[in-house]
Amino acid sequence: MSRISRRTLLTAGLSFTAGAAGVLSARRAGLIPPDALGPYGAGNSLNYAAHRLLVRDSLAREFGRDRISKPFPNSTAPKQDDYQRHLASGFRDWTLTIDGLVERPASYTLDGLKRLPVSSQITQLTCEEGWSFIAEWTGVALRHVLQLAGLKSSARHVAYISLEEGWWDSIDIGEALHPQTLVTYGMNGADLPVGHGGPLRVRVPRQLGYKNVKYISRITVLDDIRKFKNGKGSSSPDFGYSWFAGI
Ligand SMILES: Nc1nc2c(c(=O)[nH]1)N[C@H]1C(S)=C(S)[C@@H](COP(=O)(O)O)O[C@H]1N2
Ligand SMILES: [Mo]
Repeated sequence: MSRISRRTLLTAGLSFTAGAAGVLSARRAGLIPPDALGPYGAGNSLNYAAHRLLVRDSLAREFGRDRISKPFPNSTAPKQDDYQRHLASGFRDWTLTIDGLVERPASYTLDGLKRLPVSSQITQLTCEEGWSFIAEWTGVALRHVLQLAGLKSSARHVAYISLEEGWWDSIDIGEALHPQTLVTYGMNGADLPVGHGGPLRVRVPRQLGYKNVKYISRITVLDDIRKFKNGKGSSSPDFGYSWFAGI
């Protein structure tokens, strides 16, 4: 750890105990998670700040093709009517909307997304419940989609919303611009299976499974995530999981 980062960490640590002024300066530095006020707020905040200060640019481990997990029976697709209609038509009319604090809001079909530069990675998806699997994920880097849309300077968080009722999440701009954060439409050389989020899922390999939301239809860029939906940056904190799930 460099002397600077040690000092920054110390300062951030002190900020948490220094009351409102300290919290404000830590928030300006992007060190306070949106669920900082929850029952586990202090722990969540320290964990997030430490990750952000120490491992901001680290890469998730990538594996060789020989380490790809054997397919296993997985969760089924959403039963809701609108999803089933998309499924029946081969996702022909599925769109991904990019809106919020961008210069050029956009809407992509799957074919449109597939025309963008392709990114692939063989990484592990790790569930908070203790199981994991390794797969090859293929898609377009989220940062590429955001660059095409043109982030406004006030952008702080990127939220992604599933067509599946109740599922949405968000990441900070650093995580959104990280080269391994993908909008994926492929897995192990084929279309993304419906059980794994087909046709579209966000892949955040530096965070736990639940941040990798399936059946994505909208991405929105925000300046204050606390003003969006439940104010906690994700549907997960309502079920006891922290907004930041770095591994
Ligand atoms: N839309 C949606 N996304 C989701 C979930 C879900 O139930 N619905 N489960 C999450 C959890 S808890 C995990 S661990 C992973 C599981 O990924 P898999 O279904 O590809 O195994 O997806 C995450 N994304
Ligand atoms: Mo999970």
